[in-house]
Amino acid sequence: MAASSRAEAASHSSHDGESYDRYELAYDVLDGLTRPFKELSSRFLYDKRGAELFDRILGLPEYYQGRAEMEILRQQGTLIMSFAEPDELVDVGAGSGVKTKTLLEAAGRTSGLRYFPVDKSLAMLRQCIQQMERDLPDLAVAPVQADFDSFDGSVPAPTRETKRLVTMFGGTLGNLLPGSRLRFWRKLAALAGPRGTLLLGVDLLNEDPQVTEAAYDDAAGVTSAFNKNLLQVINDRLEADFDVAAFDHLVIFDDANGWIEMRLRARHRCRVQIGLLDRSVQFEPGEEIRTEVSAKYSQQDFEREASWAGMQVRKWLTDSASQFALPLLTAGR
Ligand code: AVI
Repeated sequence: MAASSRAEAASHSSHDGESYDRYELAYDVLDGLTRPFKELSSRFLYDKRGAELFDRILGLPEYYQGRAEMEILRQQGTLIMSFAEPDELVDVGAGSGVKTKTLLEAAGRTSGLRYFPVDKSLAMLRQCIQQMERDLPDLAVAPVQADFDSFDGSVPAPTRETKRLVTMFGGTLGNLLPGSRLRFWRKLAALAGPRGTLLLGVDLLNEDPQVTEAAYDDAAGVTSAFNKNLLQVINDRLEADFDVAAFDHLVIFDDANGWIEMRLRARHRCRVQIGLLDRSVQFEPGEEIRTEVSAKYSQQDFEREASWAGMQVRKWLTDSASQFALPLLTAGR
């Protein structure tokens, strides 16, 4: 559906960019805070302030992912486009489209290509359209307003003939827990279609876990502010009274699961009132809430997961420091 005709749909949310309403937030918060080990979904990290803080994270010296991915796109753009030979490009979680623009500029190819940027934020889609009109005027742009994991029905299904390249940059796949991840993989595979190619951003397991930990616990404290902002989102939207300063940002590398976790830890015992739910939640001193997982892959683990979703890695492209990968996949096991 075109961005302009989705404007109404966006009115469900109080902020552009949020694809949920406060009742959904309320019940998800209740789900998470009544578990024996408390948890909040990382999708609620991105209100307006959260999105601004995430933008700052992308520029931090410790957070290498975005820069590494851009390096691959610049170096391997031609190879990617000649491998996929797409007539359609679906960009899941497109943002401003800067990564796709880098890919297309590196490959020097836009004519005859139909570009579907998919993003939950109308403002981002507008920015993306403007940028493409200015810098890549030959590109036919058909924006789709949808969250990265709920594009079903919004993007036309591929036909048997369609040669489609589906991209998802930024390593967002790793923010899903394994069960949801596999279901999401299958959605991506269906979106690509039988003749399509997937290009996925993958953050790699680092020999030195401190490099990964530093990326989520930067010296300037931006990631800490990003994490704590989640409590502010709950205060603002659900009439809650979290004392944000009473929680510490915590980062833990879970070796067995191959992911990094962000958590928030209560400094002391407290009871938080959630007005909209008419409920309160007790925190013991030192009690933690898990707020995000971010999986870090070896090539072998990634290939195995892909095969469970019926996809096969055909090319494994990495940056020069081997910190990040952009594998090209097609159907097959
Ligand atoms: C969006 N996502 C891929 C980021 C990540 O690295 O998992 C979110 C993030 N969390 C803390 N810093 C960045």
